[in-house]
Amino acid sequence: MKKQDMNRDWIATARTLSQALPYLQRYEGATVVIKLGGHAMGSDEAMESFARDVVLMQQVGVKPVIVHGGGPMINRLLAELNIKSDFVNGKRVTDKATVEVVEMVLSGLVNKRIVQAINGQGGRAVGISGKDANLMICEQTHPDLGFVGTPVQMDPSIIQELGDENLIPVIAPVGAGRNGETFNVNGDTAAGAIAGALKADRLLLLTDVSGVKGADGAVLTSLNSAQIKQLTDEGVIAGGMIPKTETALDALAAGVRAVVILDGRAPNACLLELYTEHGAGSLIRD
Ligand code: X2W
Repeated sequence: MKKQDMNRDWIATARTLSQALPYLQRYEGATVVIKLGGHAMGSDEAMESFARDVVLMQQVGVKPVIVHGGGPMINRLLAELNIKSDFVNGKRVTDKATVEVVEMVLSGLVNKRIVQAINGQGGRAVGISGKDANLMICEQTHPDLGFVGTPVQMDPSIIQELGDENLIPVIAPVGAGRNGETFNVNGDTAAGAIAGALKADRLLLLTDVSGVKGADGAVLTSLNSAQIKQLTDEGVIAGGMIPKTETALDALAAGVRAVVILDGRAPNACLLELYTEHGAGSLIRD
C-alpha cells in the first residue's frame, strides 16, 4: 500500500471513532442481550470477530449478555449417535436421549467455545445455562414435543450479579423443570425471555438472514408490532422468521426497548448496529 493511501486509512479510522461518540454515549450502561444462533457461528475467525465486538462493547460501558443456540451442532452429534431428530414448527421433538445430547452440546461444547473466544480477546466470560441460579424455570411446551420447554419463571439476578463484576454471561438455552426435568428451549425463545426479564435496552438476534423482508423482498430497516402482525397475516413473514418475530413481539411486550434481527455472519454486525448511523438488519420497536 502506498504511504498516502495508508494515511488515508488511518484518518478514516480516526473519523469513524469520532463519529461513534454519540452512540457510545447513548449505550453507556445499556444492557444488550445478543442471541448468537448456531448458523451464525461459522468459522473460528467469525467467532473471534464476534468475541472482539462483545469485549469492545463491554469496554465502552455496555453490559453484554450472550444467549446462544447450536442447532447445527446438536444435529451433528445426534447423527453420529444415530438418533433421529424431527422439527415441528421450528422446535426439535426432544425425547430423553435427545435432551441429554442437547444439554451436552449446548452447555458443553458450544457454550465453552464462546466463553473461550471472549476470554481470548481479553474479556472475562462465564458460561451458564438457564438452570444456574434458577435463571429460567420451564414447563413443557406441548406433550408432542417431549422435553421442549417454555420459560415460565425467570430470575435474572445471576446476570445482574455477573455484570456488576464485569463478567460477561454466556447462556445456554437449557432450563430446569419444577420436577427435576431438563428442558430444551429454542434459543430465540430463551433470549427473548432473558431480555424481557432484564428489561434490556436492546435484543440483537444474530441470524443467517439480513433481516425481515417485505413483500418486494427488500429488508425492512424499521418496523413496529402492528406491521409485523400485518405482514404475518399476509404470509410475507413466514417459515423460520416467525419464531424470531414472535420473540421480538414478546420481548417488546415484556419491556425490551427494541429488538434487531440482523445477519450475524456480516463482519462486525453488532458494532455496525450499535455504533454507526447505518445500523444493520431490521429494527423492531413500538
Ligand atoms: C433448539 C435449541 C438450540 C437452538 C434445538 O434443539 O435445536 C429447540 O428446538 P439455534 O442455532 O439458535 O437454532 N431447541 C426446542 O435454538 O439453536
